[in-house]
Amino acid sequence: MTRILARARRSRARPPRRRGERAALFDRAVAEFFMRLALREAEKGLGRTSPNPAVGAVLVRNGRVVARGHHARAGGPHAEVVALRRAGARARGADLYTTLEPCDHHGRTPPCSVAILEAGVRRIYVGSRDPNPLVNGRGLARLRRGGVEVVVGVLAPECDALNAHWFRFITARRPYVTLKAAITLDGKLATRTGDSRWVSGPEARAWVHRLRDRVDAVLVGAGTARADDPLLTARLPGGRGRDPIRVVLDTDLSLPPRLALFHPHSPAPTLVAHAAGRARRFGPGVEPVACRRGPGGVDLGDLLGRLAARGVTHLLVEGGAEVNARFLEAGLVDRLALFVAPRIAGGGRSWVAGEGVARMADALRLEEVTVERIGADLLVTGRPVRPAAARARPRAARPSVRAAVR
Ligand code: AOF
Ligand code: ZN
Repeated sequence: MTRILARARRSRARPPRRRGERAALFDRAVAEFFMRLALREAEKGLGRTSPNPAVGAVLVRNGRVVARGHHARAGGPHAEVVALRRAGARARGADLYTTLEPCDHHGRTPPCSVAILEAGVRRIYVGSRDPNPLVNGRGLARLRRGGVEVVVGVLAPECDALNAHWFRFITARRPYVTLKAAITLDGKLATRTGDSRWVSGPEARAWVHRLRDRVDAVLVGAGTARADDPLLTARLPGGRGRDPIRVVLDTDLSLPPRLALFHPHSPAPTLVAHAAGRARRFGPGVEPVACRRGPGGVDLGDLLGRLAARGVTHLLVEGGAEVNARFLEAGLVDRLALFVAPRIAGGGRSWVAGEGVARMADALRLEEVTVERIGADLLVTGRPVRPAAARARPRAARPSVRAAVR
């Protein structure tokens, strides 16, 4: 009771919000509400638009949604144009919400900025800026010049996160890399006999299939291909999944032809990344990719460049221990997704091979850590940071646990 009274007294002590301030808060809540709808539109394109980003757009007039649209595939109309076409004359005087800055270039389609001006849109709310050198502020500038009111940065963190992979791709010309592993509490991928079916539970495995459906490619090493003989397809309930390109690292082209990966039964091809210096013929749907040889096998930087050239914007690395170590050591992992199952294998193999560091101060750390419960397992995600890089940025020294374990 006393606590309630104290709170009431405190709130009385606070000056009441001015009218303008209240109106601004209201406008912001409204803008975020409609941007969330645009984000939901954009999500429909994830895994289907490469080498383009996933974009969603919503047109609103008098507080009502008049049309929605998303970018469905590269070469097809952009999200804004889809929404404008659906709205027709109702676009005049409307507000447009778009998760990404409208483009301003003649690519595979004409510039969205011009289409927006011609449709007579009154105001535009934008989530992320488009870092593509062809756009990069030009879309916003043309709209402002044309008399459209422009509000940038609505739900920017959410819009940026949706296309984190594409931002990496368009600025670094390499795919964003997510490394996923399922491990026991003692950090093992398998028991001492190599048995690994299953470490994590059905909910975690379903989560991985949903992730495969949204990435452009999935990669495994030769050891994993041999031991597990995986399919690496996206199997979602009702057969809704879209298969990623499968990539297998086979430096010396030594994998046996009987593997499931070489008989894909899938619309997406299997790529065999090698540095064998010779050719080998594969069946339909399987394609060798000759890469430079690096110290531990196929040069990963070279391979990522080749995948980017094929439009791979997001690559999922699914092990095993050698491949995990190589990607982590090369500093090529943008996001780690680690399922930790409540089991203890004893013995067995760690999920990161190699000798390891001597001093704990030299251990790889995670930043932007999140923890979530998926079924009986924990999902830990984060951005791996090498200690030297971490020392250069002392402000971000402590990982923040965004989602506590529920
Ligand atoms: C938008 N809305 O829905 C998308 C945008 O080759 P194009 O013509 O399809 O252009 C691709 C570029 O356009 C892409 O790299 C990105 O900068 C932007 N994508 N822009 O306004 C969209 N998909
Ligand atoms: Zn566009």
